[in-house]
Parts: sequence; C-alpha cells; structure tokens
Amino acid sequence: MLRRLRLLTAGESHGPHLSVILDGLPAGLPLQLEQLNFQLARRQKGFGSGGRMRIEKDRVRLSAGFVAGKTSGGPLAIEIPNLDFANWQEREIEAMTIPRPGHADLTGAIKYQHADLRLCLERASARETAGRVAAGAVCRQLLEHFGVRIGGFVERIASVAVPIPEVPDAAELEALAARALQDDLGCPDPQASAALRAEIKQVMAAKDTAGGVFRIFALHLPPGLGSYVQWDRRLDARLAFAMLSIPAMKGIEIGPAFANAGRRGSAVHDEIFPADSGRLRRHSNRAGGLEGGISTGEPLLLSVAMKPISTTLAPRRSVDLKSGEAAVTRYERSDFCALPRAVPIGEAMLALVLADALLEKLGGDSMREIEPRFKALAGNRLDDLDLDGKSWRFDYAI
Ligand code: EPS
Repeated sequence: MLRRLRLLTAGESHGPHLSVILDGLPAGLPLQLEQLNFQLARRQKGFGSGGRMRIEKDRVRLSAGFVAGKTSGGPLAIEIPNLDFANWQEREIEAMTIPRPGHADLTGAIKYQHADLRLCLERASARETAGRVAAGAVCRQLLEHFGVRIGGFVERIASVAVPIPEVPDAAELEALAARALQDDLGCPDPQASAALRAEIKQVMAAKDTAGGVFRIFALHLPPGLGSYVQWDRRLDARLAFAMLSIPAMKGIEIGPAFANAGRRGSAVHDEIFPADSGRLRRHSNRAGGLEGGISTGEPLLLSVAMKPISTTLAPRRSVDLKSGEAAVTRYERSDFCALPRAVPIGEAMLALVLADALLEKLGGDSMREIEPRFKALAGNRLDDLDLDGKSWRFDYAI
C-alpha cells in the first residue's frame, strides 16, 4: 500500500508504551514536535469518549531520525507512554472468556489460540491509532511544506446528519474544518452539533453505542499522484486500504460516489474548460479529486463510515468459551461514540498515503533535492502537456 514510506506500530493498549517507526522520510525536513502533540490531543478529545481518555495525556518522545530540529533521513522512532500502565502493572488480571460480538475477541482467540480474550483486546484496541496519528502529523508537515492542507469533520452520527454541501469547494472545506476544530464533536455546524450531542446522550442513556460518517479532504494537491498502470498504484485504492485499516471503519466513499452511482454519466463527470493563460479548469468536482487512480489537482474528498463501537454497556448474548454455555457480555470500559476522535485518525492516514504518493512521484533523499522537483511538477496547464495531434501505430514486432 505504501510505496516509499514504511510505517510499523507496536504496543499493547495497557502496556508501558506504544512504539512507532516511520521509515523513508527525506533528510532535512524541519519538524515541530508540538504539532505531533497537537494532533494527539485532538485524537483524545470528544464528547462520547469513555473513561480512559481522562487517564491518558498523549505526548511523543522521539529517539531516532530527528537531529538538530530536522529529519536525518534515517528511520524516525516515536514512543507514546500509556499512563494507564501504572494501574495495570502490578494487577492480577482477571481472564475474560465471553467474547463481545463485533470486537476482535472471538476471531483473535480462534486465530492466536489465546487462553484469555484480553490478549486480543490488548493489540486490537484502537489505542494503537495514537501511533498512527503521531506518524501522520510528521507526514502532514511534509505536505504542508509543499502547500498541501488536510482537514476533516464529522458528517453524521447514527441517523443524525450534518447539513453539508455534497461537494464543497476549497474555501468551504477550509471553513468547515476550522469550525469543526472548535467543536468537541468535530461538527462544523453549531445547530447540528446540538442535535448530535442529544443523539449521543440518548445512546448513552440506552447503554448503547453509535457509529457514523466523517469526511476528510486534502487541498492544493498537485495533479499526477498515484497511477493507473498497475492496480496497486491507484491512489483511490491506496486510500481505501488506509481508511479501512483503522479499527471500526467499514466503508469509504470518494467524492459523492454512492450518489453518483444513481446518476447518468453526463450528470457526474466533471467537464473540462479552457481558462486564462493556458490553464484547464473544472467547474465541478464530483470525482472527488481522482480520475484514473491519479490526483486531478482538485480537492480530494473522502467520506468514511464507522460502525458503532462493539463494547456496549447493555449486555449482549454470547457464549462463555470456558464452559461452552450461553452467557451475556460483561461491560468493559469503552467509548460510546468515537466519531469525533476518528477524524484526526482519518486525517493522519490520509497524510501518510499522500506523503507517500508525493515522495513516490518526486523521489530524492533530501529536501534540497526534492524542492526543485516539486516546483517543476506538472500543473493543469497546456504548456505542461506534450500532445502533438499526429496519428501513430503500435509497431509491436511479432
Ligand atoms: C478500546 C477500549 C478503551 C478505549 C480504547 C479503545 O480503552 P480501555 O479498555 O483502556 O478503556 O479508550 O481507546 C484508547 C485507549 C485510545 O487511546 O484511543 C478498545 O477496546 O478498542
């Protein structure tokens, strides 16, 4: 899925710390470490979170690949302590033998032959995404260096939708994301935020959980990232992989893909127009910024669907695997609705895939080598193209 960068994470949810290695960065990228902590703090906030977020205060420790304020070109090593470890370190941990429907408890136990379902939970936990957000905050700084901006917001919680244009333009997206940053539900609309909060309160009162949809975007992305020449180089496919790798994410949409599926082609495809000084323009972006698996240079738009959290306060029917008897689940501390916290995780994975695609396009080992290559990247201008209008033959030797 990644073609130049490599990302590995390690760590248990209640172990001493999470570890991250991000490999393949160019040397000489200045990094603001506070930006990593800022993104981690976003991932911790949000109405509907469970008790764990009152314990943790995620902050990074870097131990490799970062020298004199810049990346060294070597693997970047990041650690995030689990403050909750102090509460688990000396504890006799009661075995968990009743799997929660929807969680990785049962599939993990079958696969890894664990004696305690808690061992599945420890690594399957979405705690792991803290490491991805830290790595994504690094990728984001690489993208921002070249003017690419990433943002996002909550679009729906359970059946309550936020009124958002089907395909917002760049200025609307900036404004939506800026408003969402101020809201503890990640919602860009104050009225809708109140409705979402009421929905989450009802869900909590019913001892239940809620899922939803968030939207993320990238602006000022150059055209030409990704490719159609091989299936695993298509940027849309790489983005889908990255989004569905986030725990609980079950669907992805590029632009208004599901609405487009019900329309005729003439009502979907974004027509191309000549504009001033040899530029090519689109007046719409229903493709969501991707054509032929390649970025068009228009805003990249993704919606991601999250299933409701699988740990519910209300018991669910299951089986005690110790005895084989029918049983009901016991409550494990968890979130009620993690949509607000999912937005920065989606943004982090978007930054990772786009930084990777940009580095794939540009090559190079140092920022000094890469910067002029970025300036020379083709835009949506006739001068960047090489069409001569002459006919041609395949001329394959047989
Ligand atoms: C999670 C259960 C909860 C969540 C956790 C994901 O943790 P705990 O079992 O410690 O209460 O808070 O998410 C995080 C710790 C995090 O940092 O996002 C689960 O079972 O997936």
